[in-house]
Amino acid sequence: MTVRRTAEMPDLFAEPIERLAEGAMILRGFAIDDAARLMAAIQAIQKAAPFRHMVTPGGGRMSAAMTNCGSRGWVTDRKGYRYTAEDPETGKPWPALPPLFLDLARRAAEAADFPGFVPDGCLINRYEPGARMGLHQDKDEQDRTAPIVSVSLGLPVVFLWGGLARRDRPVKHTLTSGDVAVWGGPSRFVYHGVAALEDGEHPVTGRYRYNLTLRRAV
Ligand code: MD6
Ligand code: FE
Repeated sequence: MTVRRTAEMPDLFAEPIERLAEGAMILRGFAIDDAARLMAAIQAIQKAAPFRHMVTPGGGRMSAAMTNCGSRGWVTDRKGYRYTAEDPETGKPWPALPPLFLDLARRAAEAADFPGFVPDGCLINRYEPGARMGLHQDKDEQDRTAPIVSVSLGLPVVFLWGGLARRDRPVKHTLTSGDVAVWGGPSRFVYHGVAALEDGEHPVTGRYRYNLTLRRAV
C-alpha cells in the first residue's frame, strides 16, 4: 500500500513533495511502483509510432527522440510546432493513451492540487547519453488552464527550472526514475529544460532516460 500526504493524515510515510514555485512541484517517487508497467507501455507504443528525431523550425535536429500517444501528439518540423491527430511518419492516429497513463496523470495532478485533470496527449521523450533539451516554454496547447504532468523514468538527469522570462537563471534539480513533476497555474509558462544526460545503466530503461509529459492540448 502506498500512503500519501493528505490534510487529515500528514506525511509520516508519504513521498516528499518538493515545491518549485506557486503551482509547481516535484512529487518524489510518485510513479516508482508503476515504472516497469510504464516501460512496457512505452515499448508497445513505439512499435506503432517509432521514436524519431524531429527537426525544429530553425532546422536543428532534436537530440531527444520523440513519439506520442493520445488523441493529440506534439510535433515539430520546418513548418513549426503543433499538435496533430495523426503521426506524420505513419499517417495513422497516434496510439491510444494507456489507462495507466490517464490514471497516473489524474492522481499526480490531484496530489498537486489540480483535481480533474484529463490529458488528451502524451509526448514521450527518449534521451540517450549526451541528449539534452534547451530552455523552452510549453505553450502550444489551446487549454492554458490545465497543468502538465511530467514523469521521469530511467537514468537521472539535471532538470533546469527557470522563470517566466528566458533570461531568468535556472535552478537545478535532479530528477530520478519515478519522480513526477506537476505544474500549472502561475507556473504553467515557466522556462525549463534538461542538461545533457550522463552515461549510465538503469535496471528498467538501460542506457536511456524517458520522460512522459501528459498534456491537455485542446
Ligand atoms: C524532460 N520536460 O523532463 C523535459 N515540459 O525531459 C519538459 O519539457 C516538460 O517536464 C513541460 C512540463 C513538464 C516537463
Ligand atoms: Fe517542456
